[in-house]
Amino acid sequence: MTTNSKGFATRAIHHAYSPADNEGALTPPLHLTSTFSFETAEAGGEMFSGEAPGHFYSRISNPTLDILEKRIATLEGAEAGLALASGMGAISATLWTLLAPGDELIVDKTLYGCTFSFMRHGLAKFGITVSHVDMTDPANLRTAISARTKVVYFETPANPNMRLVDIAAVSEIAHAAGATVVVDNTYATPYLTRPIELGADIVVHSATKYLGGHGDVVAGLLVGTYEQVSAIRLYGMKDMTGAVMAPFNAMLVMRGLKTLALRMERHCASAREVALMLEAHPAVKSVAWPGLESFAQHGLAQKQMPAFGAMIAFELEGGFDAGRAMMNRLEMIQRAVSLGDAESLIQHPASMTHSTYSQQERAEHGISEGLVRLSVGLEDAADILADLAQALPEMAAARAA
Ligand code: 3LM
Repeated sequence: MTTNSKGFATRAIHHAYSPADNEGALTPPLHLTSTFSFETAEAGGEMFSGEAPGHFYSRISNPTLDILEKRIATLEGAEAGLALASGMGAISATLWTLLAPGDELIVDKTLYGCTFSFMRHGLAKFGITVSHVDMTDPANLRTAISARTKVVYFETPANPNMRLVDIAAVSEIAHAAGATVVVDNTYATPYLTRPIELGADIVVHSATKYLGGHGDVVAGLLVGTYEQVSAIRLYGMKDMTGAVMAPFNAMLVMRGLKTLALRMERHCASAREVALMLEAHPAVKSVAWPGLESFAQHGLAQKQMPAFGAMIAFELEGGFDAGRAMMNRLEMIQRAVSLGDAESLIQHPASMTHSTYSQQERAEHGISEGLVRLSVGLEDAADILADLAQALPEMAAARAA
């Protein structure tokens, strides 16, 4: 079923699949096949040359992945989608396709740790110049960009410190210089932000997070124009990385997508309660959540996001030691990396997700050593609040007395 005129949740559930075409099966069949047989040798040759459509090998395309690819494309408002083995697979396949030695890649100051590492220690090794620019002020990009700049890349909100980037403003500056804009939309999801509609060219995702939503799959997705996605499929994915998604993982991500709208509503509502509680707590030095009036870019958040997500970065008065002690006192909230799961997860970026930066690099890139990152889950908000309250220093001191 093509559902382009339907609402977000409807498309997440029904788009690009019809039970009537599949013996009535409500759930799309799982095509566990590595290869596909050709009716004739000539037909196979035509598929390989691109003259005829069709699947011929599952490192290139597969009917189960095809449905997921169409679903993420419609949810992001893009022409085409591609499913990959992981978020890092999506990011690396995209950048290997778009960049060549001698090109410049301009990226925001703050990035997920492995993305930073891939750029600094991977792309840079192959003759690509990686320049970090503080894109929270788009004017900085205008100053830095040049004819050598082929790609402008950023996350919004950024992992882990929640900095936002004005997608429309940055896209306009990048396009005027002829650069392609790639946005990592993992934190916001298409339910809260659709970068393509704001002018970006390609959107990448760690579908391991909110899109999968249940902590049971590592997966990546990307969207763009037919031409861009085809180039990434046939070069970045097929030849450069081989980072193809397994059909079973596509089923898990499609199952997650069916409840994305519902889950995001609950995630966002609970995160508001948690952010307000943390902000009011005497042991908490600072809280970054885009929905707070105290958030430095709250105005941009209101312009760009209908609700503010469920990732919160905060710091305790006692810095890292106090943060670690608090994390160790938690009883329900799980100490784990990753995010966007039903379970609330907490971690310490400087020693975990962002330990790929040196201490000096973290200082230069705005990642504080004491920062604690919380992914607010789908448990009852009262239970999340209670667990935090008993673990925060003041309460712990009172309990010990
Ligand atoms: C994490 N992040 O805990 P995969 N883009 C963003 C991400 O947050 C991530 C990726 C891409 C975390 C993973 S850290 C060892 C665990 C904004 C992943 C990469 O390849 O699917 O993990 O996505 O912040």
